[in-house]
Amino acid sequence: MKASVIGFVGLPLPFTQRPHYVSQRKELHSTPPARYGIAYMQASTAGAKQVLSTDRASKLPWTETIANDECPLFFMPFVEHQLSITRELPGLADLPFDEHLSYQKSEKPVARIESWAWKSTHFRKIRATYIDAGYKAQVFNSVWYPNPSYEHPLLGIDFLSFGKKKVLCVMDFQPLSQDKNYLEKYCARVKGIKEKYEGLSGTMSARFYDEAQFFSRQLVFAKFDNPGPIGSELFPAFKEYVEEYVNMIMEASPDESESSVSRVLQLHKDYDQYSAERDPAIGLFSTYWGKEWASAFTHEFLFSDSEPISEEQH
Ligand code: BLA
Repeated sequence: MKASVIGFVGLPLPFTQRPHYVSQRKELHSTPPARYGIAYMQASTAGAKQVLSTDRASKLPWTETIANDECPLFFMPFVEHQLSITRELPGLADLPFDEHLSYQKSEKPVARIESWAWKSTHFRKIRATYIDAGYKAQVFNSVWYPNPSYEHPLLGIDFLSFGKKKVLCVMDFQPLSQDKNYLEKYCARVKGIKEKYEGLSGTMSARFYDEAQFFSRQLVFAKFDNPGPIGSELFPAFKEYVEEYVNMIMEASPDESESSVSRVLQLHKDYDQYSAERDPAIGLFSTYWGKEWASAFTHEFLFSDSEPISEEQH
């Protein structure tokens, strides 16, 4: 029997649940002002075909791995849940990007990677990526960037499984400032959620990132030697974090002042640069799809406000 997503998590997917904010939300400013016309995605390669995430997302979920090892798609329920929330967002629209960045497959080793991106009235960019290389790698990675009239944290998600015994899960309301009041106001609110899930309160290493920049103390951080907790702990925690995050942004009062918007945009840019320079995934992308594609994917899709740094600066 082929492994099934639902069989693994053991829960019916929450398609029919309407997010709690839908009934609660206040009528907010309808469309973002024109000055948000920043580079949501890096300029596409001239003439490259652009794709729409909505079309491709309608073909989800993937139900079995592309590799020949029957590995369950551990994080596909997370993609589906996130999609069900995203689809309800007011003002949802595709963020078109180059086709070659949206999907790639490799034969040796067998792997595929697909990505999606949208914007909405409250979010300037919501991007998500799934990697399926069977047991070798299962990854769900996503970042939510609010419109720059909100100084709020970004929602960062990085869930990975390598081999049969290595699961790494990181999720955070990623703060744009380490100011005590900022952290208290925007990040501390998930403390109650995090405390419910004992297995998710590990500490990140200093191997790749600096925990004092763009991370908070409410970071969900977990390493497991088996996939069990993905369904029992991570999935419910993920649903609660996403709901809390979306509610926080939808209920916030935007600051449209030129000074605030440009300050926040600069911080998003700093986040993208910081992340692009530290992201350990670049090696993984290179292994499957080559160095050039890895660099384009990183700087044009994942962290599209980042600039590549030269080899010497590395
Ligand atoms: C670690 N993330 C990692 C590692 C890989 C990725 C390969 C190293 C795992 C290890 O060898 O221990 C993979 N990162 C990816 C992939 C993508 C990516 C596949 O961006 C893109 C598709 N990383 C993020 C985001 C957060 C994040 C948004 O991209 C924030 C929640 C966190 N990833 C994060 C942290 C670590 C990590 C903190 C280091 C874990 C440690 O301390 O060891």
